[in-house]
Amino acid sequence: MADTDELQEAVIKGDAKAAAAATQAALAAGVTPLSIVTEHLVPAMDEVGRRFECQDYFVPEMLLSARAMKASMEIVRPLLAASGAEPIGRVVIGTVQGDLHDIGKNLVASMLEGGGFEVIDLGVNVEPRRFIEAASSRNAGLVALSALLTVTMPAMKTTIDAFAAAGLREKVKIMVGGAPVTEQYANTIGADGYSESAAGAVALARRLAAA
Ligand code: B12
Repeated sequence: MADTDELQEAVIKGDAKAAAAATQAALAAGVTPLSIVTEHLVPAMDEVGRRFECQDYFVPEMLLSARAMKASMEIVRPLLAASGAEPIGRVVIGTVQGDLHDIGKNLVASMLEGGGFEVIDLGVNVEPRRFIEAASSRNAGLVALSALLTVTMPAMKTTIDAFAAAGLREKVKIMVGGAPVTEQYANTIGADGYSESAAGAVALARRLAAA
């Protein structure tokens, strides 16, 4: 559909104003909030990543694209949340220490909210101690860790180990994700679950909350 192609173009070009306008137009044309995210915003960021790899894009272009994606998400996020079911559980989410990527984490947070979870978002560059404090003080049964850099993936293990050291590992289920993370890596570090997508994260969180 023309409007949503415009949305992808706007995100790839890093034009936040055009991304917001194309998002409104797509919604008005009946495109669902979920397909705006999964079929247009995520592929647009994949293309940005491809251009970065080819050195067509550098960090400034990535930042502009990230800003354009956020402009669209600001419109879509409340709609995703509004489509949710009954509250199911409480999730503490954050991007692990050393890592500043938050687009995927924000998508997962929005989808979890839309899926009926209460979400406590700690932001980026989150130290293990902060995950533990938030999970304890808010009595959260689920913790969701995001990492986008191979060099920050080990911080997921550090965080899981810190929960164990604090005697809380049995009280929380820990799920992990982010582009470089795999099911195998999740198993290796002792996570309770992994999903490669935001939609899959909701199904996973539901399974873990029910377990
Ligand atoms: C945008 C971007 C940035 C932006 C981030 C802006 C922001 N606010 O997030 C900026 C410009 C700041 C940035 C900086 C850097 N970046 Co960068 N960045 C990207 C880029 C292009 C897109 C990432 C993204 O948002 N993808 C879209 C989202 C929707 O996908 P996602 O995060 O994977 O999330 C999905 C799933 O993984 C999953 N998911 C995510 N989290 C979780 C959590 C759970 C619990 C679950 C279940 C699922 C889940 O669900 C999401 C939705 O489906 C990627 C390339 C790429 N294609 O991944 C590079 C990339 C991640 N960056 C990279 C690099 C190298 C850097 C820098 C080191 C560059 C530099 N020289 O400074 C810095 C690091 C800064 C830091 N300390 O973190 C590399 C990493 C390479 C590696 N192997 O480690 C990549 C892969 C680019 C590349 N091909 O080289 N980056």
